[in-house]
Amino acid sequence: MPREVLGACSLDCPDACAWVVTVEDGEAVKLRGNPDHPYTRGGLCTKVNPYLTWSAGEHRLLRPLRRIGAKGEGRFERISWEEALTTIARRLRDTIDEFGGEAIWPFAGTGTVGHLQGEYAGSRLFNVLGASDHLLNICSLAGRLGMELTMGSPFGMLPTDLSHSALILLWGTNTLTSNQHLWPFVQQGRDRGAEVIVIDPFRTRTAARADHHIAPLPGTDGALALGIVAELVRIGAADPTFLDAHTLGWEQFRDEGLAGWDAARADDICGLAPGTTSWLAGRIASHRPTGIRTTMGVQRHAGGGQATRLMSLIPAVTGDFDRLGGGITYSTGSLYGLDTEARRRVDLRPHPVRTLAMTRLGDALLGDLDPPVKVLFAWAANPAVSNPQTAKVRRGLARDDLFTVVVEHVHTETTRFADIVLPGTTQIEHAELQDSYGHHFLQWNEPAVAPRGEARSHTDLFRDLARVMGVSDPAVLASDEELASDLIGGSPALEGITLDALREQGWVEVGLPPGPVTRSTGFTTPSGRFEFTSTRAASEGHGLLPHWIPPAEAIAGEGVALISPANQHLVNSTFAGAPTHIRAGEPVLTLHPDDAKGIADGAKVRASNGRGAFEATARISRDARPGVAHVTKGNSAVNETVEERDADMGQGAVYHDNRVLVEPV
Ligand SMILES: Nc1nc2c(c(=O)[nH]1)N[C@H]1C(S)=C(S)[C@@H](COP(=O)(O)OP(=O)(O)OC[C@H]3O[C@@H](n4cnc5c(=O)[nH]c(N)nc54)[C@H](O)[C@@H]3O)O[C@H]1N2
Ligand SMILES: Nc1nc2c(c(=O)[nH]1)N[C@H]1C(S)=C(S)[C@@H](COP(=O)(O)OP(=O)(O)OC[C@H]3O[C@@H](n4cnc5c(=O)[nH]c(N)nc54)[C@H](O)[C@@H]3O)O[C@H]1N2
Ligand SMILES: [Mo]
Repeated sequence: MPREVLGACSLDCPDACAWVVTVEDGEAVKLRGNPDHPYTRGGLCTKVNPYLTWSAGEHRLLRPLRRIGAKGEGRFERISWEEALTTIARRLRDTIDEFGGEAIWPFAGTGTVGHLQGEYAGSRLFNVLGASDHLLNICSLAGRLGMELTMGSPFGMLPTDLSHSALILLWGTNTLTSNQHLWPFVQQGRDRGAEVIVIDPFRTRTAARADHHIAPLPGTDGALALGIVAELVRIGAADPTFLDAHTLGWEQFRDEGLAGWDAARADDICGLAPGTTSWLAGRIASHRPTGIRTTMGVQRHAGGGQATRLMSLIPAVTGDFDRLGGGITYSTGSLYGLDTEARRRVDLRPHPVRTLAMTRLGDALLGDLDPPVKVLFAWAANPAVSNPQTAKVRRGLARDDLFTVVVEHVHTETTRFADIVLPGTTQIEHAELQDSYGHHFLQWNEPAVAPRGEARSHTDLFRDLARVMGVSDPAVLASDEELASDLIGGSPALEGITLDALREQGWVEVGLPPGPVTRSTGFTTPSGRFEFTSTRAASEGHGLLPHWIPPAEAIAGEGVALISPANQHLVNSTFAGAPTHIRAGEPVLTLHPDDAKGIADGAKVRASNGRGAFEATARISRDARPGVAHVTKGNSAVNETVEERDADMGQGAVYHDNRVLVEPV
């Protein structure tokens, strides 16, 4: 008899889709979206529809491997789990004895982002060992921190409430590609008369479906926000009642922060036709409420944190934060209140430890850290492709004295450098507790089938490694269910919800009073108000007032700016090159006709800068704006050219703040 098992996708998308796996004779035979789920509503996506074939594929790693060739060569031999674990355990112990625990770097990627198998899978064991702390800043941290300064969290409104907006701004987000289950809510808003404006340097699939597309230069969103706010004030669209009741520091910001800003200056900086910013401000003033959806595109820049901080000012000035369908939203992650501290157990550390930033892997491996990094233990990460400045990363990974373990589903550019490769389970083979940064449903993923081959879940693997190392602390050996209960237990938003109930239904809705942010979470800043002035920001070096920080490379210099956002058919480098995912295609670099300079459509080109180069096929199209080229991440080697450099907040990565020369090959 076929059996239906409820689960959830754990890839790093805002959608975190609920799914149903049909199992027959111990085999997963069908995968579909869970039709009962209020957000996913029965649909998955082009990336995950073939997940069962991917999971069953020939290319899966099914046994532990030991390197026999040189680093980077990719030659391995099979070994047993016992041998793999004893080898790793010995190396960890020797490293701790000689260099101390901080010479170990537990390097979690975003290949799977649930709370059991993801970032914190190894936390308890590595904390007991006194390993360095891992800062997972590669993706979204700068933007989150920016909004925390004004709103207290990056929440600001429920994305699904865009169905109640009169004007929908999709700002630095490619909804139809990286957040597709939100689109029906945008459509619903439209059906009720809402207008949709996309703000994106590139004419994406989403921009093509909008009522209007505004294409600013990358990294100028903060300037655009300042121009909009200045214009809103000029035309009398600021809402004194809201500003008085719910905000802090408005007058100081208006008098000092807006000094010198107007719509024309924003047009000029953003590379927009004169009149664009005042037109947009006019739309916002006349369409109440305006709902702004933004995600990570705007914050992969030198000033990424200030960008979201500035964008969040708009609904505070108009008072739209107080209207259903008004506000700005970046992430819903804060709504769950999951007790990640109880999951991580930092208190298990024998001594304080340093923090190593994921985005600066090359620098850390090649620099003169004390102690040096001697063991890199990576899971669900492909830094040799997805990190910035990959040539540098590879040089670091090639260090002979570095011991590297990689837990993977398939061979990647990164496994080539591993000393030991371990086979990880796929999402249909392990348990997971899954939240989302795009909706507010908590999900349980029940294992549907037994692990293939000798694959092990991350939680099993770290428990097994602990036993081999003689670590017997019950916290480290806790079961998946205990870990999940620790996460759920302390959350007020999940009060009364048991793991059993969650398992039964597959998902639960987070308890949240309905309505705009002022009536649901409120602003969770120190003052409890929306903070135009932030003493916390001042003390952390981000200025009392929000301000624009220009991009380091995107608006001036030789060649063209290059942005490298999401590919429709991959999630970062996950699935890249797999026979199931060939629709991702070969890398295509799109250039505006003004930038083609003799390069023909379809020609092979080389994009390069002082850091490196990659090849792609040129596409000459007005989908690109003048001065800004576009290629997708995941299926290209674009990160040869991106610099290992920090954004203003959280050391965020600066993928879209890049510049290259494009030449025919
Ligand atoms: N299909 C697919 N879906 C994905 C992913 C994937 O690789 N493929 N990745 C997942 C992950 S890990 C994440 S973090 C999210 C990322 O998804 P998004 O948050 O959407 O981030 P990006 O794809 O980097 O950029 C979004 C849009 O911002 C635009 N953009 C770039 N720079 C700027 C700028 O300075 N200003 C403005 N206004 N726009 C700019 C880009 O052209 C792009 O269309 O998506 C997730 N979903
Ligand atoms: N140029 C450019 N580069 C970017 C970005 C960009 O916008 N532009 N975006 C950045 C962003 S947002 C992110 S989040 C990072 C992502 O960078 P990474 O975190 O390195 O993510 P991936 O490149 O997807 O690599 C994840 C690996 O995990 C493996 N994997 C998938 N599921 C599992 C699992 O369940 N268990 C195990 N053990 N392995 C698994 C996959 O096979 C894959 O090789 O990339 C960044 N890179
Ligand atoms: Mo990401």
